[in-house]
Amino acid sequence: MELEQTFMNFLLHHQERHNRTYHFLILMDAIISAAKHIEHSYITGALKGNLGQAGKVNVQGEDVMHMDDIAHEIIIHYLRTTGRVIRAVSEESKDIIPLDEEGGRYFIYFDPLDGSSNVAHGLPVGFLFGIAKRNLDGPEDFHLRPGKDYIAAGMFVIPTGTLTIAFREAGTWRFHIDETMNYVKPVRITLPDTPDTWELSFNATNRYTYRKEVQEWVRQNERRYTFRYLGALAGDFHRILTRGGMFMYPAIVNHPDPKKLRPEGKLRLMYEASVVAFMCREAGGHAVDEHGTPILDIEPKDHHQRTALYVGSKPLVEDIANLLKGG
Ligand code: AFP
Repeated sequence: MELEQTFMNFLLHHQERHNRTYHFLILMDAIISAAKHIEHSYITGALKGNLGQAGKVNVQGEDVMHMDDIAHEIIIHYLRTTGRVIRAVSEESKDIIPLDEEGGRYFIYFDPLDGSSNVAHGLPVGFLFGIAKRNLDGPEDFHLRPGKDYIAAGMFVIPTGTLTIAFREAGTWRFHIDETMNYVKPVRITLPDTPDTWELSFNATNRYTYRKEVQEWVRQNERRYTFRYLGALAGDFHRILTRGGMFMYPAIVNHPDPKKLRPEGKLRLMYEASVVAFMCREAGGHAVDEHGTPILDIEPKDHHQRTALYVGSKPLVEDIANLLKGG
């Protein structure tokens, strides 16, 4: 019988090796509990056939709620129990959620259920999170942190049962859920150097809405690589981490319907782009926005700020970044 190391055991040793406190363990335990709970709701919702067209699930036979709201509530519940979170930023809440302003130690930014168009089909969605730490030495406790200030960032792919997490200057690691609902078997992820496995991932229906230089880059490069697109960042980025290549969601600047224009990009900086950019950096990759600026350097002005995103293998991202800077 082969038994594997659990995530919690891995993390305990990690904290010990780096002389860190146990506070982060308490936070991660809550995040893991929340993810398992979401996973369970997602699977049982699909089993009962009540995820439905609108992505709604019937909770305890009473309230009908969107799966996104259920996931949000589950996460906030578990975060609250830690007593370690100052404030939370969630895709599902317009306002910042104050949790433990006095005793808290961390800021957390999360998308509880990313890729909601997959819900009605029971296909993969993500729970993405980034974590920053209170400035224990200084006076400011500002929650709007750039990705380079995160101490960890990760994502669960649901209901597939994987957790990928990166720790600052300590690599990107992947775990799989086992039959006892433990995340186990740490595997360090490094983006492959050689282009043979590289993939490109973008919403192909949008390609003629990109600015001209990006359209031209796509035309010249698309045949060199395999194309894959799931429509849930966590799933698409999961593949890029293993296979290399690039996921991109460029700015939409040429749409006939003005309501569909997205000159700033579509994805959210704090709980989508910075999260995957952080994981990518720790796996040896890079990420930039529409101006070629590193995603991790962008200082957010608003907690729901949007950005364009190009993330993946360094040579590819640097190539397109040069072109973007020139534009
Ligand atoms: P939703 O959670 O609103 O469905 O958005 C998912 C997402 O933010 C990200 O996970 C995908 O990569 C991207 O949007 C997909 O967008 P398109 O449907 O425009 O391709």
